[in-house]
Amino acid sequence: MNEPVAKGMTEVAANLDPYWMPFSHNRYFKRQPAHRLLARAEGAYYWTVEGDRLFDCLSGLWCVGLGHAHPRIGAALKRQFETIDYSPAFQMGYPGTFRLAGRIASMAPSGLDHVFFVNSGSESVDTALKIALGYHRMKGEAARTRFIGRERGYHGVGFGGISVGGMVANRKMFPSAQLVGVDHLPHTHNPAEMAFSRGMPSWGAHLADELSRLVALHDASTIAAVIVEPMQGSAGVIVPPVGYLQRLRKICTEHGILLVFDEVITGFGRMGAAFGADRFDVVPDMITFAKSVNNGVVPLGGVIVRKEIYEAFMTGPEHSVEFFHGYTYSGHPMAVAAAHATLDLLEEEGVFARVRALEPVLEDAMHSLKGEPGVLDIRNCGLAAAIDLEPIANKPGLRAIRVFERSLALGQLPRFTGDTIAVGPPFISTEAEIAKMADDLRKAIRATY
Ligand code: PXG
Ligand code: PLP
Repeated sequence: MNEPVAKGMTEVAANLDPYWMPFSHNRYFKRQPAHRLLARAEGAYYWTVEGDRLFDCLSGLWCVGLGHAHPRIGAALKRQFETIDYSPAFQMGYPGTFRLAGRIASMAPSGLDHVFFVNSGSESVDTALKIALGYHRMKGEAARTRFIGRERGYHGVGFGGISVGGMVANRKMFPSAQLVGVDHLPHTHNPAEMAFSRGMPSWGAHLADELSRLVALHDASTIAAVIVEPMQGSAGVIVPPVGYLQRLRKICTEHGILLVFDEVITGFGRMGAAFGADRFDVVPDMITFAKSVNNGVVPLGGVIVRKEIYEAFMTGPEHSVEFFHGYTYSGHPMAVAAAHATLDLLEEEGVFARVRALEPVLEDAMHSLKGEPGVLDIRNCGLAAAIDLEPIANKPGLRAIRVFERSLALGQLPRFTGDTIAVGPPFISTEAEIAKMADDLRKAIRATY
């Protein structure tokens, strides 16, 4: 099982160049790929081509909560392939996809009951933005074209997603290609008020009132939707202040503005509930999802919308297409099969309850790193946590790279962005694995000072 895959290493290392890696330091990686090429995965672990075992601290990229190579998912995929591997997405249907929409609608907060399928989180966001524009137009409010996102938000990499997103690095290269009429709420991370908060910070609900200011500035009649992650994941687990999402909901409702929760990370278990909407007790008008819906095994995403939104489109002659949007792989049977198997497992194995039980274990383990050298802040919610590290002078990002490399040597695969380390361990993690992960991070942090 732990046999080095040295042959694979030689084959691949000889020719790393043609692959342009996404969101990666290509030159640095290709110069020193040792221990960073993954050959195999099972359960909560990867094995590198050299044969080292790594704990999957971020569940892949927040998507493989049930662990790798789950036999139930594998069997479902094999059966699906042998039955119907692909079915045209437009003007034809595969019954399993309809059934999946029903299952997802029944898990969603009440009132959200129609599902549009896509293949990624980025596509789910761009789809939700289009639905918002179309909805208002169909309702005779075509002037509602403005979107409001949030600073430090991540909504994928489509042109819509980078426009409403709030990550400067993802935006600055493409200023001319962003949607016009987008504004941003302030982010809610203020270390002076909330450093080392456990779970939801008590400070910050008032920041939602910035939405009222934007409404006063632009007039509600020009605003289509507000989009936020209930918990900001990519920015480093920025947890909503108590009462904040409720205030956003109230202001949106008062002004006929659609509220979209981007639940690509928070959906399907990470928050110890089906959705962040349940965890934080706020019902949006649309939910975007991807990742954990099918354990990341085949790309799949979607948008769940309220009945009124779906019905606003269902006008005009019955033989005409109501929404000119969709993807070749929308509702792909293989992705759908993986989702059915995943939802079966989430239900049968009581995964949400397990996540809730592990949450305090992760919280205690991660907050035990307070006081370690250069640890500026630690945050957590559900099975997600992040640590902000003090940057090395004039070399932003290098501290986290050093901690990351040290972690790999210790058998941990965490995530780093900027000088933040994030973890979102698999739902199947044991308490001992979570404790070891935190201890190894402690060693890695100490080693870089
Ligand atoms: N919305 C949210 C809230 C996300 O977290 C996307 C949209 C885009 O999804 P796709 O499937 O197009 O990548 C995401 C994705 C990280 C990390 O390290 C986060 C994401 C992707 C990769 C890495 O935090 N989030
Ligand atoms: N580009 C071309 C030339 C196409 O024909 C298509 C789909 O038919 C697309 C892009 C869109 O691809 P997808 O439906 O996989 O998003």
